[in-house]
Amino acid sequence: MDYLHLPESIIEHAKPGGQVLAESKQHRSSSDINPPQTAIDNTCSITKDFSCIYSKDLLPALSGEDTTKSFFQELVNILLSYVCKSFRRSSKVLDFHHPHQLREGLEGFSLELPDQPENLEQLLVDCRDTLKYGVKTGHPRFFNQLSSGLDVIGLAGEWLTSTANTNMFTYEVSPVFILMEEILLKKMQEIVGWSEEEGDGVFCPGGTMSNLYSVLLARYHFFPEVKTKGMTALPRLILFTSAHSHYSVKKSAAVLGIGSDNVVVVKCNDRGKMIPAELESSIITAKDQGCVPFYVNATAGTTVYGAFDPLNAIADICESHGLWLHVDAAWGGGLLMSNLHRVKLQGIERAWSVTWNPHKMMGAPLQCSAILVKKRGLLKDCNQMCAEYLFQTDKHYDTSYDTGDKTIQCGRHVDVFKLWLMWKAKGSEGFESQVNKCLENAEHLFDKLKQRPDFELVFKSKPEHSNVCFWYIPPGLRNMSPGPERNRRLHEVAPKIKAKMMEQGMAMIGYQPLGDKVNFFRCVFSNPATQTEDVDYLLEEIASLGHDICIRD
Ligand code: ABU
Repeated sequence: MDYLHLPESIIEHAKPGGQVLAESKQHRSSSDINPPQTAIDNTCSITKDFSCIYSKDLLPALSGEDTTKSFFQELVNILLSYVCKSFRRSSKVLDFHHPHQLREGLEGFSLELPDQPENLEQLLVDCRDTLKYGVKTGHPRFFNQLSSGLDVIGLAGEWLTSTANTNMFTYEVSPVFILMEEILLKKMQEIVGWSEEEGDGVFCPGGTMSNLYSVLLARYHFFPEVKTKGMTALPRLILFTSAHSHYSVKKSAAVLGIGSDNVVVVKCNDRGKMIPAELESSIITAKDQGCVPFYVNATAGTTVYGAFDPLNAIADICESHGLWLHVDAAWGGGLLMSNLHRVKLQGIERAWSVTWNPHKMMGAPLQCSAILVKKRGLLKDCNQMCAEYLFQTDKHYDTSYDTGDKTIQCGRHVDVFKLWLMWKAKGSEGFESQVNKCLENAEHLFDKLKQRPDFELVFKSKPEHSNVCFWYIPPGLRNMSPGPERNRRLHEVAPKIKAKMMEQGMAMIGYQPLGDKVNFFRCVFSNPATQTEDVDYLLEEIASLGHDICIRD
């Protein structure tokens, strides 16, 4: 069952239960089988029949070592086949099925859980089918999400991480990973521009969690009594964020008991950047109403437009009103790696905290997100609960490396190794060229769109980040005058094209409405595998899918 070396048609049509796998063995002649390229013993994988082997036969079973090796060899073949296909333009980005179809079971792929153990052959087929019906986010034509790409070194790091299967809470169970986290955080703080004496942080599960930490820490900084007394001991707190910022700021206010109504949404200009004068007048209004402003979120790379708020102007306002400045650079943080583009984040060094997701622009596998905090010791003071069963103070090593009590979690996944390994493999310069390339792709798309009469840009200026926002205008709408009727029809275009695109499976791009703008496409580039030919393909694909769509009168 050497999937990597089997003809594609056999891999594609292999059925569960081993029938076709068995057939495929019959079809295979010795000339089909490439000689083993690695030290792994391929002979057992060729001769092994997994249909009568069960998980109980694997390690830690006595004499389970060889069977375990063979099983993993097969699994690696499936994974490698998937990795190679992910980069192949002739292969689909997705093989879409509706939820009810997947639930009903496709070609015998059953999601139901059995009472009796299934054999390893079935498990391997299930593994392959799980990938087959998923989405290849590493495909060069996947433009749907801010996180994309399949970094081979990052993937190796993730495999190693799962193999180590340990927990980031204490040095005693994660000595190497804890030090790697310290080194990565220090490097990222240096890049942000903080001094040697400043800086703390943790990796946590995603940008929303990083933003949640920022609000939690800001509140604790100004009102430490909240930790024991709760919100009843506090005045009515107000925080500020722009209309184009991520919804996680409101979510944080809701989760922390501040309330989403106490988040003031500050107006943006037509490019999606917060207007500093609007921020200042909102702060003054809140104070006049007897509320207590304490926190401002500025965004470096908004989710839809990719806009950068004017950080220095916002920092001036925060300083004059004594407010915590958080910069949500979940998406834009990657641009700090580029000497050409880091100017867009000028002023970030004045932030009290920063969210930065290497799983977005830097292409690290999900998840990899940091919250960086300027003031040392605050994370610990705010979150520490001193559980004696875990964070004993009389351990025989420096227990400041038991970083778990700085976090709001107990158990914490190791998110750092893959990034550390990628950094070793590319160097900072490698990340810089990766980021520059993504922004070049965005500029290429922007230039193409400007030239085409069948597309319209949402904003006319050159993109600051790799987000390019546009409408496809079907023939029937091209001569319509702007107004509610045209907008009503245009609103239907992007979802209809996307539905067709997903059914066909050759590319994937997102769409959304925003403010007074009806549904438009947002193309984002974070995948280093994407080339200008893929950008050109995307435009042709949208135009061909959209040319004949039916819009209701
Ligand atoms: N803020 C999470 C990323 C959203 C996106 O990929 O579109």
